[in-house]
Amino acid sequence: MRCQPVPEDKFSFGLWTVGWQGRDPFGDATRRALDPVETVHRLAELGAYGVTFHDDDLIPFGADDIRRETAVKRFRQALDTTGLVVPMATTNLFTHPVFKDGAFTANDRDVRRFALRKTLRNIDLATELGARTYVAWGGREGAESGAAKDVPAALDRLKEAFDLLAQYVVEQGYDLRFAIEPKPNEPRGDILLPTVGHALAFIGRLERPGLFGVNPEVGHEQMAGLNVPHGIAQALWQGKLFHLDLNGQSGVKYDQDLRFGAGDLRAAFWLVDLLETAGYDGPRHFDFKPPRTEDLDGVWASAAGCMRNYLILKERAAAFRADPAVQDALRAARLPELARPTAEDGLAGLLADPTAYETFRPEVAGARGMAFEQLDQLALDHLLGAS
Ligand code: XLS
Ligand code: MN
Ligand code: MN
Repeated sequence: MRCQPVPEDKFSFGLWTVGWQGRDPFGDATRRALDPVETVHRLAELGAYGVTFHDDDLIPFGADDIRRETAVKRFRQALDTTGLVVPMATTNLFTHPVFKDGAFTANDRDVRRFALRKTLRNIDLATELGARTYVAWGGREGAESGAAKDVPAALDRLKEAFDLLAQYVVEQGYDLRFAIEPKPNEPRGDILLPTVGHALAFIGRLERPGLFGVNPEVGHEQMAGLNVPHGIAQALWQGKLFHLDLNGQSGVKYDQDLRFGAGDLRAAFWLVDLLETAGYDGPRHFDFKPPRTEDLDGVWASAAGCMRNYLILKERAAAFRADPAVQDALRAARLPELARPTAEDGLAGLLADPTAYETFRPEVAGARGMAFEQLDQLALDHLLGAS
C-alpha cells in the first residue's frame, strides 16, 4: 500500500490549519506563530501539492503596502522554489472586532461595504497567485438572539454581496468560481446557510448561479447531525462540489477540526469511496487544527496523518469495490436495480401495467430481505483490514 503522498494526490492545506497556535475560548496560544514560507516548505516536504490562505494569514490585517508586498513576494518565492500551487484562497471576515456582527450581513452598512472591498482586494491577489476557487465562509453572518437579525433582509444582503463579487470576477475576466462553505454555528450562535442543503438552495437565487458551488466541511455537517457523504453526494449530483474541507469530528459538539480520519472513521471511509468513484478531481483540502496539546513536531505529524489516512482509506475503499464478494453482496442488496429508471415505459406504461398495482403483492415485497447487513459487514471488514 502507498502511504507516501505525491503531488498527483492533490492534497492541500490552509496556512491557518498547521499555523493554528492553539488559542481557544479558554486558553492562550500553546505554539509559536509559523512563517508562511516555513509552512510552504514543510508541506512540500510532506508531499502536499497546494497551500491555501485567508488574506490575513499572509498579510497581517492593516499592514501597509510595503509590508504587504514583502509578504507576497516571499510567499511567491517559496511557491516557486517548492512547486506548491495555490488552488484556493478566502477572506478573513471574522477575526477583527469590526466583523463582530458579520460582514456581508452586518447590520451596519459601512461594515458591509468594507467587507466587500476587503474581499475584492484579496480576489485580485488570489487570481494573481493562480487560485481558481474562492471560498466564502460566513462565520459571523448570524446571530445569538431573535430580533437582532432580520433574516430575509440579511439574505438579501448576502445575495447582493455575492452578485457584486461575481460581477467583479466577470468584469475582470478572472477564471474564478466561488465555493460557499456552510456551518451551523460557532462562532455565532446560529449562522446563515447552516448546511450544504441551505447553501445549494440559496445559490439558485443568485444572478450568476453557475459561478457558485459549495465547499462542504466534514465536521460542519456532522455538527448538525447530518450524513456528510450524503450531503457531498448531493453537491456532486448537482454539479456543485467546487471544493471541500476534509477533517474529523466526533458527533454533535463544538467544531473539533480533528485530523482527517480521526472522529467518525466510517463517514471518512464512505466519503473517500464517494470522491474516488464519483469523478471528483479537485483538491483534497484539509481544514483541520492540530490539537493544542501538540508542539510543532505534533503539528507536522498531524498534517502527515491527514494525508496518510486519506491514502489508506482510498486503498481500502478500492479493495472493497474490487472484492467479488462485495459485488455479489451489492447485487443481493439490489443496487443495480436502483440504477434502473422506475418507469422507462413512461407514465402511460406505468398506468397500463397491472403488475405495478392491481396484481402487485405488497406483503411479498415487504417480506423480502434487503441483505444490507452482510454488505455493510464486508465494508467494515475492508475498513478494519480484515479482508
Ligand atoms: C471555520 C471554517 C474556516 C473556513 C475558511 O470553521 O472552516 O476555516 O474553511 O474561512
Ligand atoms: Mn471546522
Ligand atoms: Mn473550513
